[in-house]
Amino acid sequence: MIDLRSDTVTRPSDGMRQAMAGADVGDDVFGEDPTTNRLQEKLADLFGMEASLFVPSGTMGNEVCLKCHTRPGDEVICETGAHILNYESGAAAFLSGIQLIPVRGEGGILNVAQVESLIRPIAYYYPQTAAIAIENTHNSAGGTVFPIEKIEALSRLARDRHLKFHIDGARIWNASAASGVPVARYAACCDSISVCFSKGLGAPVGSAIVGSQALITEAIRYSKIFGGGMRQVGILAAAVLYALENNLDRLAEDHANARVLGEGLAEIPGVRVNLASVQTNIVIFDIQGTGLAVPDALDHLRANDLLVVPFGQTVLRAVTHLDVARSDIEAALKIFRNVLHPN
Ligand code: TLP
Repeated sequence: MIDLRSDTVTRPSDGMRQAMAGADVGDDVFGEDPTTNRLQEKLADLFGMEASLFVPSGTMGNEVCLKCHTRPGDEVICETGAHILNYESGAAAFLSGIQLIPVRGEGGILNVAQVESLIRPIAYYYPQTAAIAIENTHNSAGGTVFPIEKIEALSRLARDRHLKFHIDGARIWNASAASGVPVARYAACCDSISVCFSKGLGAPVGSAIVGSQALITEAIRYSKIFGGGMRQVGILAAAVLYALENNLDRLAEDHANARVLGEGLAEIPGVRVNLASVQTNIVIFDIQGTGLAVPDALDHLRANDLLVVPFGQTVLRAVTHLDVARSDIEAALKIFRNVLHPN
């Protein structure tokens, strides 16, 4: 089976499992897990921020940050396709009592003037704009990289208007690998960044929030309230330390594989791919012109041992990751050709 549903599907390698088995552990709710503490210090260093907190998931990382930055009734401006708006089960409203105000970006990239126009004037009857949130890379836009100059401009706007600035950096590693911009430069723009290890980096579980000491002190409290207090979690932190050591430098391979996949798909009659958006490890493609309905296409692909996910009425998504080699991509393209253009 070639599994291109997400980069979350990777399984820990033997080396990673050994690192996990040998991890020093303690009770992290008491702050006594040495491996988790080592990871948190390493992340703070890597991002050039004061502190970090290991959390179970990207969703929890985002939602704890939103909780820290807002009060019930506040608004947060984000992009129309943002993960926090579409794929976190309404958690921002559920957990923080806030409204997310979507604005359509181009390829997921927000325009500063547009964002500025949505900041509420101060009046008791208006909701208060509390924060701006961006996503880098932008998942539903096809893994696009948010250009650093535009992030810096949004960051200046946020500071000038006394708003918090959050980056959903679930795939910040891919953004950095593609752009050459160090993760610390992204972090320098924001008040909080959430990052994931269970996607491109291949760890089985885990995300982190990085920010100031004050933010992390508050985040520890909210993550406990949200049920994210973990005990001998060094077993997972060890997998992350292993991933940072071994799986970070190979992301360019995933990007090259996605490029080959995107270009191959674009050649299949009836398939449309916006190749300009294939900048990292995600390929989103429209199969309307093939005449095949998405559920049927998924069934036929599965019957041929290929998995992708539906990403809209006529749209599919494929994601490359460390468990798929170039030969798998070639094999996947053959299957796509057979299923999507059988004649
Ligand atoms: N994304 C998953 C699905 O939820 C869509 C995927 O397969 O891509 N931010 C971004 C940008 C994400 O893509 C994801 C996961 C998250 C946050 C949430 O991470 P988890 O799944 O760890 O809560």
